[in-house]
Amino acid sequence: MANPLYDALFAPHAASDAPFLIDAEGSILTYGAFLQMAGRYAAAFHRMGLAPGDRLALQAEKSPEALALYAAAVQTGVVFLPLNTGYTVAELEYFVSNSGARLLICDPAKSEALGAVAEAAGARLETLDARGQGSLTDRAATLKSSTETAARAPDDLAALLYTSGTTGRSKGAMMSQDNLLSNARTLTDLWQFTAEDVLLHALPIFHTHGLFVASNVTLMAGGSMIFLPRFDLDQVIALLPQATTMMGVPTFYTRLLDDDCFTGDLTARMRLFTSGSAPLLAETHNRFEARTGHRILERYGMTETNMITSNPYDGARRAGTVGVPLPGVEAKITDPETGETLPDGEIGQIEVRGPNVFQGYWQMPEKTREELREDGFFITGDLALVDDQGYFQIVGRNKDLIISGGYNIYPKEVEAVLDAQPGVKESAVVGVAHPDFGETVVGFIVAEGAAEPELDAIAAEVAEALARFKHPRKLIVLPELPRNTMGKVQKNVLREEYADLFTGREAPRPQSNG
Ligand code: MLC
Ligand code: AMP
Repeated sequence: MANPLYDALFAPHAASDAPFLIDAEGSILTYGAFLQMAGRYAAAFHRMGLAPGDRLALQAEKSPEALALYAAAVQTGVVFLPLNTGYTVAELEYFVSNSGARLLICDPAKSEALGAVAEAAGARLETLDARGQGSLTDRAATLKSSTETAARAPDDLAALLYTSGTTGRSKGAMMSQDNLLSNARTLTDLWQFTAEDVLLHALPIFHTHGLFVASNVTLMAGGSMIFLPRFDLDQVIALLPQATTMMGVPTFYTRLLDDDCFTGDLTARMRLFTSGSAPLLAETHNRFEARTGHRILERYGMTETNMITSNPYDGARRAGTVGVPLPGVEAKITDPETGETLPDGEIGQIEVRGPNVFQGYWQMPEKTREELREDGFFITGDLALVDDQGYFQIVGRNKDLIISGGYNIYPKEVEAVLDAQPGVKESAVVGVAHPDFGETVVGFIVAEGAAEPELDAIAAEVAEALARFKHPRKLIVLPELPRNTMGKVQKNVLREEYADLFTGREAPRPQSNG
């Protein structure tokens, strides 16, 4: 039966013995073997009674099996909901209950803690570890690989990806089959991916970048991936000579450049490096070219929209710009107050429309209306201008968001945890420049009374509530927060005053408290 995403990405490779995933030791998993595995998971989903449209929440380390679960979800029409491996039990509880997940798959080490969460949400709990083993794989091993595909329409949901909100809780971005498919087609074409490509894949697969941009493009082209569990600098340097392409966040590139073992010779076979998810400094771009001769291709996207703009493959890849709108995607700069389109050269917010733009936020029609206009334009919250050559230059954000190493942190969520601690009257959380992560989280606290707040105890509570990447790398006690005449906290003042906290010549080691 027709299932556009499965038919384009997976079905063509069912009988292929071409390499798909290559591990760090060089072991190859062929396309055929990968899809047999996915078919066994699909059979397990059928046995469990999962139906098209049901949600599958997965928090597991990166492995071929975890990627095969994505394929199995597409095959069966089950909506795939991947979750950051850093999320705490407290964070997961919300995602599972809000999504109404019918199946929760987690690492065996977390199954005890998540048992109650699954039960309360009415979800079935299965396990999958970093080696791809666990109760689900055991169950699937006894089953015949399914070749059945669920009928799906282009607008049917394929995935639900949670993004933090500037106010309140995270929102589930509903991605349809065509949202993913249209973007995969466009990028494969634009970046000239072919079956000859070997992509060095060191990104996590619970976000748009590693899951959709990297994996879908490879699948669409029939290429292969050197599939690493995470970004390990030595491993990446060792394996680069075998790759033709790599997709990374800016931290990948700054870490490579900071290592003298990373030489241009290693990149002789490479034809393309791309960067996204956070701003790539022009300085990094230039240093990378000086070292390797390659100009990094920077592109820009968002969970809700997949990729929006890209520098050209052939043509000028300009440092400090994110290129031009993708074919079939409209992007414009508007006045944040009036929504009117601004002339080139003026700074405003980026709005985007096209087949890549999501279907709305899961069960949050009001939030959807706030950000997705009736005419189909989505308000990104990124501030930019279009320069005299039609390239988009991102200059800031119209949203209170910190991006650390490509992960998003909404200050409000961290402030809520800090504010709830004993001895804390109020707090403000801002992002300051960080040499490794681009930006990092700093928390400012005002004490309730005369007593100094217990920063270690506060850091421990933060660790219980929030994923590690959201933790303030430093907590600073202030007598009061800077405010304007309207009483609004001036975060820009804090950002400016503490701008050099981590970038000074004597940069302090990141630490969790003051
Ligand atoms: C890990 N840590 C982080 C962190 N990643 N802290 C802040 N920010 C991050 N991004 C924590 C670790 O838990 C660890 O804590 C400590 O920081 C140092 O860890 P590390 O070993 O240096 O980190 P590492 O594991 O190497 O990870 C860094 C990284 C990784 C940059 C390689 O974060 C990464 O792969 N980022 C990619 C994110 C991504 O794919 N984003 C795409 C979003 S999609 P401790 O306590 O153990 O010291 C999107 C749309 C688009 O944005 O346009 O693409
Ligand atoms: P996410 O919600 O995790 O998908 O993050 C999307 C956000 O990442 C965007 O709204 C931008 O702020 C940021 N982003 C993605 N790519 C780039 C880029 N190339 N340059 C600057 N910011 C980027």
